[in-house]
Amino acid sequence: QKVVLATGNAGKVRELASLLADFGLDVVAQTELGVDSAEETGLTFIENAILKARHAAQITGLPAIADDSGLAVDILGGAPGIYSARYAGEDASDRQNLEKLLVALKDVPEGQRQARFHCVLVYLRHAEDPTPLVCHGSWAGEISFAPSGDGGFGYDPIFNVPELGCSAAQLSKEQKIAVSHRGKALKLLLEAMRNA
Ligand code: ITT
Repeated sequence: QKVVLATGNAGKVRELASLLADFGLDVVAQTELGVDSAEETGLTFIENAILKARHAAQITGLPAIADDSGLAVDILGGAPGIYSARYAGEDASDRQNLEKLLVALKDVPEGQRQARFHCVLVYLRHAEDPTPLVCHGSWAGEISFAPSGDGGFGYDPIFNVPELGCSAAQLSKEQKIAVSHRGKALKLLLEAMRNA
């Protein structure tokens, strides 16, 4: 079964593509098919994930899987949340977003730096699928005072995982997906696809 992975984020492709392939899907990244980024006008991870999958399904005529994700920081009332990729501006780099978050939290002491990653994965059989499969996973951690590690992507270098005593960027791809928001959402999605 050929499926388009509706993301332009290479970090997400790296974490998802091989596991979707192991499940038996013939996964093609949207960039390989010339699909541009959809406009993310939703107010929830769920809405934006559906918008992205629908956009890719519409253009390619293929079933689509999309990932909308982000980091919610407790003391910032859940920001940057759905705006995580654009926190430091429309075309901000991962590094700029992460630096902005460190500045926003510079006076926040240890113990008050709790945050949670969220990931919503959706599967649309076709662009007008009225019953998309929608799965959510989250991952609790704390924002550190400085980056460490060079794995992963996005906010991983400043996301400390208390149980593991390291940052998300210090985990291998396999270690991260075993415990992450994306890994949890993916497990649920594959279960739902198996039962669908
Ligand atoms: P697509 O929309 O093309 O998939 P994007 O990067 O714009 O790519 P999102 O709108 O879902 O994706 O934004 C997610 C942002 O949240 C992402 O850019 C990261 O900064 C952050 N993020 C999500 N998952 C993460 C993870 O596992 N580790 C670190 N940061 C993550």
